[in-house]
Amino acid sequence: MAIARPVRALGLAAILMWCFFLYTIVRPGPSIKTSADFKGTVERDPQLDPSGEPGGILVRASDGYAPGIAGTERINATILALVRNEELEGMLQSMQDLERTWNHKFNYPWTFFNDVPFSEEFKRKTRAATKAETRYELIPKEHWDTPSWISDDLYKESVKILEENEIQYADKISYHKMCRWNSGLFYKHPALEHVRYYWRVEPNVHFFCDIDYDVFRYMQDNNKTYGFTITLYDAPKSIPTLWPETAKFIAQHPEYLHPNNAMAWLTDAQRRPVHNEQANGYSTCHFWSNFEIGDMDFWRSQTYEDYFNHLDRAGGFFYERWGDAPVHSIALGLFEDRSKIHWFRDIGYQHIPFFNCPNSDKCKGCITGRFTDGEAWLNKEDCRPNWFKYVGMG
Ligand SMILES: Nc1nc2c(ncn2[C@@H]2O[C@H](COP(=O)(O)OP(=O)(O)O)[C@@H](O)[C@H]2O)c(=O)[nH]1
Ligand SMILES: *[C@@H]1O[C@H](CO)[C@@H](O)[C@H](O)[C@H]1NC(C)=O
Ligand SMILES: *[C@@H]1O[C@H](CO)[C@@H](O)[C@H](O)[C@H]1NC(C)=O
Ligand SMILES: [Mg+2]
Repeated sequence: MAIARPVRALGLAAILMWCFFLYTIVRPGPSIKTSADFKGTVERDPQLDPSGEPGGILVRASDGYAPGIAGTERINATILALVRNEELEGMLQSMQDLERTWNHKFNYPWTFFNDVPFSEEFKRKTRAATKAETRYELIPKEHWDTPSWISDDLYKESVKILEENEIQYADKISYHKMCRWNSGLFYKHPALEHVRYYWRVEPNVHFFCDIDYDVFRYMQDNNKTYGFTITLYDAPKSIPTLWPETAKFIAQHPEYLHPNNAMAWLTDAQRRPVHNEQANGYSTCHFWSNFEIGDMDFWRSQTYEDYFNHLDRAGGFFYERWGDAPVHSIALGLFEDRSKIHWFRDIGYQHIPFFNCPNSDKCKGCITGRFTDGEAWLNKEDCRPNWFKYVGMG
C-alpha cells in the first residue's frame, strides 16, 4: 500500500529533526574560550596565550621558609579567612589547594576570623591541614555590630526595595555586616596590627597552578599594592548611590585623587551602558574580592579611612547592599597609582562559577577555554577586557 505523500513528508521531516538533534548533542563544544568579547578592547583573551611567572624580582623557596622561627625569609604577611564554623569542610578544601600549590613551600601563617568563637573541631582540623602557624581570632563586637546610626525601620523598608530588584542576600543582615567588615574593618583587627600584606581566601575556592615564588615578596619588591585574578560586573541595583556618594567625597577631597588613577576604567559606559546608567556613573566593574592579595597600608591610609567613614555614614552597607568588592575597587581605582595594581594571571583560581585559568603547564585541572555554552554566557560578566583596555596587563 502506497503511503500518502504528506505522511512521507512528515516522516522525512522527523528523520531530519532527529539527525539535527543528534548533531547538537555530539558536536564538539567550543574548544577555546571565545575571544569575541575582547574585540575593540584588546586583540584577544590573553589567557589563551601561553603565560608564565611575572617579570621583576622573584624570590624562590629556600631553607629560610621552613615552618616556625626558622622561616627567616618570610615577610610581614598572612593568609587570612573570614569563615563560619559550619564551613569547615569548604575551608579545608581551600587550604588543601593553596597548601599544595604554594604555601607548603613558604609556610605563611593562616589567620582565621569569626564573629563567634571557633569550635575545637575547626581548630584541630585546620591546624592539621598545614605545617604553618594557624591563628584563630574573634572579631570585636564593635567591628561587627550594625552601627548606631543605622535605623532598623529604614533597613527593613530598604530590604523590600532590594528584594523587588532581586538583590541576593538583601534580607541577611549578616551579609551586610560581612561586606562592611571586609570593606573597612578587617585590617583594624588587633591580630593584624603588625602585619602588612594579606592573601584573602574563602571556603570552597580552588587553586590550580603551582606557584614557585613568594607572592608577598613579589608585592613588596615590585611595589604592588593590590593583586587580583578576576573582575566582574556587579548588580547595579545593589549599589545605586555608591558612585554618587563617591562623587560627593571626591568633591570634598579632590587632593586624594591619584594623578595616575584608573578613573576611565571605573566610569566606562561603552561596554555595559545599562550598568553604568543604573549605577549612576560607575561601570560596576570590580576586582572580585574573594581573592585578594593586598598591602594593608593602603587601607590604613588617611585617604581610605576618610573614604570608608564617608560611605559608612551614608548607610549604603545596610540600606543598599554595597559589597566590599566595588568599595575596594573604587578606592584603588581613584586613590592609588594604577601601575601598582597587579593581575595575577599565573594564579589559577576558581570561586564557582568563574575562573582565572592561565595557559601554562604548571596548572592542573583548569584548562584555558574549557567552557560549556552556559559558562560562555557567564563569561560575559567578566570585565577584564576593560581593565586591559584602560590599564594594561601589568
Ligand atoms: N564568620 C562569618 N563569616 C561569614 C559570615 N558571612 C559571610 N562570611 C564569610 O564571608 C565570605 C563570603 O560569604 P559568602 O556567603 O561565601 O558570600 P558570597 O561568596 O558572596 O556568596 C565567606 O568566607 C564566608 O565564610 C558570617 O556571618 N560570619
Ligand atoms: C609589619 O607591617 C606593619 C604594618 O605596615 C608594621 O606596623 C610593623 O611594624 C611591621 N613589622 C615588621 C616586623 O616589620
Ligand atoms: C619601589 O619603590 C622604591 C621607593 O619608591 C624604589 O626605590 C624602587 O626602585 C621601586 N622598585 C621597583 C621595582 O619599582
Ligand atoms: Mg563565597
